[in-house]
Parts: sequence; C-alpha cells; structure tokens
Amino acid sequence: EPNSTKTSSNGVAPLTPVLTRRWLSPESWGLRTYEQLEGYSALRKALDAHPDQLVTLMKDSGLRGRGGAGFPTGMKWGFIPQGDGKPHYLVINADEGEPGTCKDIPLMMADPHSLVEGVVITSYAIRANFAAIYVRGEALHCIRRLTAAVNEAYRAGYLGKNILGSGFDLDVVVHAGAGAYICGEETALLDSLEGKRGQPRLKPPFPATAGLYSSPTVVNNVETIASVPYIVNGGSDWFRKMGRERSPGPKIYSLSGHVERPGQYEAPMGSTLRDLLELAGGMKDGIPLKFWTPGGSSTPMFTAEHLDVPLDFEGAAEAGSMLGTTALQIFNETVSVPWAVMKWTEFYKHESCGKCTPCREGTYWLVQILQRMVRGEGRESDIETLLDVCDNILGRSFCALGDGAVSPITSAIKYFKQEFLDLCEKNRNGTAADPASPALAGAR
Ligand code: L3W
Ligand code: SF4
Repeated sequence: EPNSTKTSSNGVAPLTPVLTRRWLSPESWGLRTYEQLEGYSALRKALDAHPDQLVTLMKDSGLRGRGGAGFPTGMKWGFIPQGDGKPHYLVINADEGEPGTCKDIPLMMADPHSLVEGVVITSYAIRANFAAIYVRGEALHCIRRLTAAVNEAYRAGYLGKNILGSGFDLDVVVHAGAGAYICGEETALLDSLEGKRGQPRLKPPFPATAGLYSSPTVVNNVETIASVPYIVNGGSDWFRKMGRERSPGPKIYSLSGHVERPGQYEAPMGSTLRDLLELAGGMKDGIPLKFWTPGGSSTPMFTAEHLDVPLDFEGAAEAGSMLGTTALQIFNETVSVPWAVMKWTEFYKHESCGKCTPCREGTYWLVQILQRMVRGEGRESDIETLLDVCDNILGRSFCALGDGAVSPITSAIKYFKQEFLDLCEKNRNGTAADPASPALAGAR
C-alpha cells in the first residue's frame, strides 16, 4: 500500500500523496476513475499553452529523472532541436529491471493513465507525434493493463488525431521487451526498439540529438513522466515545496527484505531510511539492520550507520553512494554479506551483454572468486584480487552496467571486510567448506 511521511527526521516537508493518490481507489486503473479524480485536466491545460512554456515549466520545477541518474528533465526536453525537419520521438523506459526496484510496474498497474497523460503532454512539449512505452517483457500483466489504458485513451480522444480538438496528433505503442536487463540502458533500449540486438551505443551523441532511428528522442523513466501532469496542474512552486532544494518533489521509495511491511512508500525527496522504516513498520521481528541498498544493487551499500542519510541525489552521493532507483533492499543481521554480494554479482555476469572486455570477462572472474570464497575455499589474497578486478572494470566499461556490478563488492569490502576474512580463516582451519553453515544460512 502506498503511504506518505507524517513526520520527517530530516526536515523535508510532509507530503500528501501525489503520485500514489489514486492507488487505493476502486478500479484505480480505469479511465472513469482517473477522470473522476482530475485525470486529463492537466492535458487540457497543457494543450492551451505553447510547447516552449511547458519546457520552461519543467525546468522551473526542478524535476530530475527518476530512472537513476537524476538528469534535469526540463533541460533534457530543451535539448530537442526545433525546426530541424526531423521527426521527434518520446520513449518511456519502463524496463524496470534493477534488482530490488519495484516502483514503475506498481505505478503502471495502479494508475496507468497518469503515465499516458504525461506521455501526451511531454510529446506535445517536444513536438513528437510518436511515443513508445518499452515495458519489461516479463511483466505481462503490466503490458496488458497499459495496453488497455492506451486503447481507452484512444477511444476517448486523448490519443490519435487532433487530440481534444487541438490539432495535435499522437500515436502511442506499448512495446514488450524480451527479458534483457541491459535493455534498461537507454541506447540499448533504442536498438532493441528498432529490432536489433539490445546493446549500448556510444554516447555522445545522446538520444536527444540522435536517438530512435537517429532522430531527436527524449528517453524518460515512467515515474518522471507520471509526475508531469501534477506539475502542470500544481505549478513549479508547489512542486518545489516538497523535498529538497536541488532534488525537489515526491518520490516512490520501494522497501523490500527484512521489514515488517515491504512495499511502495511515497515520501518527499530527501526522506531518510529512519523515516521510511517507520512507515514500513520497522525491522521484521525486531532483528537489527545490518546493510541496505539506497537504490538497487548497482548503488554502493549502506549500513546501520546511514539511517539518517537524506535520500536524494546529493545526500546519497555525499554519503558515498547514489540515489539510483530508490530501491531499498533491507538486510538484517542474519544475512551473510559475501553471500548476498555473490548473488548480485551472478546477476550482473548473467546480464552482461558481452560488448566490452572489462565487464564481460571481469564479471565472470568476480563470480568465480566470490563463489570460491562462499564455498569456503577462499584465501586472503582473493580480497585484493577482487578489488583489482573491480578497479579494472570501474570507469573502463562501455556502459553503466560494468560500474554498477562492482558497487556491491567494493562497498561490502569497505564495510564488512572482516566477514570476507572470516570465510578465508575458516578455510585455513578447514571449518567453512559447507555453504549451508550457520554463517550463511540467514541469507537464503
Ligand atoms: C543530452 C548531454 N543528454 C546526459 C542524458 C542521457 C540520459 C540521462 C542520464 O544511467 C543510471 C546508471 C544506473 N546531452 C547529456 C544528456 N544526458 N548528458 O541524461 O544520463 P547518464 O549517462 O548520467 O545515466 P544513464 O545512462 O541514464 C542511469 C543507475 O542509473 N541505476 C539504474 C538502474 C536501473 C533502472 C531500472 O531498472 N529502472 O533505472 C541504478 O543505480 O546504474 O548509473 O538520458 O541521455 N550532454
Ligand atoms: Fe555490455 Fe557490460 Fe560493456 Fe555494458 S559494460 S556494454 S553491459 S559488456
């Protein structure tokens, strides 16, 4: 269930739910409910404005991309060249695949029309007449729900030719991915959408100048575009009252793992884990917190010392991590850190697209070493080897997947080196050969 912060330990303003406000209404996904609750009123307002006014509004609001990188949305829209004679495109990155990330699919399931309305407004602002929503292929239920919403919007005149008599035309296609994590990287996603094998392209050129079919393209995350109608209706000052100065607005934080009530919690940007744990009912069975990710496994882990880090783009970075996708995976004291890190690394190895050597070969060797350590056959020098391989991946890979793959390992060794050493010590003593040993049991 969505919720909002009542109090905040960090001084960010309390929030009336914005993005999740309709989630608990009966048939919240239907057009009738959406229209009854102010749905498509922002579109009418937007179509009365000049497209450039909408780009300025987005810049003034300070909205930043909710897919992990936090790039300013209005600035991205402003990069689309005008009068260039080329078609423009909007592509929604709904390929939610980062481990622990669970905000975009719930949003599309509960309130798909907020995304559709945001898509129409954004397309009008960047003068695009075609938009694609690229949804993670495994989320078949979500693809069905979104397709139904798009069909409803066509029938009601919110999509298609001459939308609401404005003279603006827009076609929207819901595209199903085929199960590759790398297709969440924006340029791999574009290649996949064009029917090619999904592998990252060299940047620059950025999609804003050469994206889908080499034409100017805005690629934005679901939560980013679903925020747009609220900003059009509420204005930039209203939006800036929530969250923090450089990271304003509401955010959907997803909490999973060892908490009493895992789920999605809407709260102002800059809320802390302490705030969010209060909403989620605290640690499960009262067992103390050991480590957690602020934004999926690609973001360096935090520990119990980081309960009061403001979870916005600046706060997470200043504390040595990244906000990422605000996917908080919470682990209690029963969990073995090396075991969890091994599982994440197995994921990156499996999903590495193979285009560049540091990531393709490096993730393979990281898995070999971590599995050996967890089996109880490691040696102390393995820790240095792990760090050396990480060093050769970080900053030397073609896309962010390689950098993300090393985050769990380097941060785990930074905070929990002793746990890795203990595994090696047990190997020396001949006591850790059993992966089902109590030291590892809690992780499974
Ligand atoms: C025009 C310039 N456009 C940057 C655009 C760029 C992109 C956006 C952000 O990775 C991160 C990654 C994951 N002219 C531009 C420009 N842009 N400079 O701005 O770009 P960038 O390169 O900083 O990031 P990215 O490639 O979009 C996203 C991290 O997020 N992440 C997320 C993973 C998974 C999901 C999911 O499952 N939903 O998001 C988690 O940490 O590792 O670092 O649009 O074109 N000069
Ligand atoms: Fe592919 Fe990994 Fe290189 Fe990215 S970093 S291009 S996923 S091999």
